[in-house]
Amino acid sequence: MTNILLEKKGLYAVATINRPKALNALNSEVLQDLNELVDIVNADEEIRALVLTGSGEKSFVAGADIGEMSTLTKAEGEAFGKKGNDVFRKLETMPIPTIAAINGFALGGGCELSMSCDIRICADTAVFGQPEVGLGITPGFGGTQRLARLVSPGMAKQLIYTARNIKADEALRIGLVNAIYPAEELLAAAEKMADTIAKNAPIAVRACKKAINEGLDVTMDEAIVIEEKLFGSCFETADQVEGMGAFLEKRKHAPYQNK
Ligand code: DAK
Repeated sequence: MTNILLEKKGLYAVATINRPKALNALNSEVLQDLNELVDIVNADEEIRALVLTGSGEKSFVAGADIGEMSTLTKAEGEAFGKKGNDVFRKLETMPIPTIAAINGFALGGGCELSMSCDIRICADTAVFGQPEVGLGITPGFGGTQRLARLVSPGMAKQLIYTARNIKADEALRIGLVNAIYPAEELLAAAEKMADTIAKNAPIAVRACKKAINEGLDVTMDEAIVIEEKLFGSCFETADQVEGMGAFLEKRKHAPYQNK
């Protein structure tokens, strides 16, 4: 990967989008790297949680690359949108939890990228927005869909139609992010959360992610069946036996083995 730095830190990893000359904007190459990142992390059984952030102090991701998009034909625009959507969906559905540590601008494709992660926390300097209609296009990497589901349809429509940027405190108020940290403390907070998640029973954590994601797409009757099956799948795992055994024996459980 030329534009993403990946660092393994014990049971979790930190991926940093690193294209500082364009405020980490997403061109085809970065999208390709994101695709490769998901493949690498999915293939590594030691990684139990992933933090995604942007390099530098100014920007998480300042959107899709406007230079690259500016000359696209209709067919090329659709293909570019599909490329981004495929990668973002792959990120959204990867088995382990993902945390977006939003360290600055999260505009357009940057806001959309953060919404493809499970959890969003941000720096007090972060700025969010879907500025696309100001550029003559629609949000094309899932923004119309994920923002409406995450905040509310009315609030998503307001943000998208007005193309207005919002600051961290407003993002918190509308539920776009879970928490705000002083910029210099953001990454440590994201890593602490990743480490906490990674120390819980990984099979159960992955089952929770699958249950929540898949359950949200179906009726409640279907969703509880998904939950029942995933609940059942945790039994007879070494980690379930150890976790419950430790409780009953009034001792701390041994490190979970992902088995
Ligand atoms: N693309 C390419 N380059 C960008 C960029 C971007 N999105 N954002 C910033 N840069 C570049 C700037 O051009 C500049 O490059 P140089 O001039 O130094 O070569 C460098 O990064 C530093 O930026 P600034 O000099 O502008 O820095 P400032 O601090 O003054 O301003 C800013 C920061 C983030 C407010 C400003 O750069 C800005 O407004 N950037 C654009 C933000 C934006 O509008 N983002 C949304 C892009 S639209 C679709 C698929 C996808 C999408 C839509 C449809 N389908 C196919 C249907 C997604 C669309 C988007 O994401």
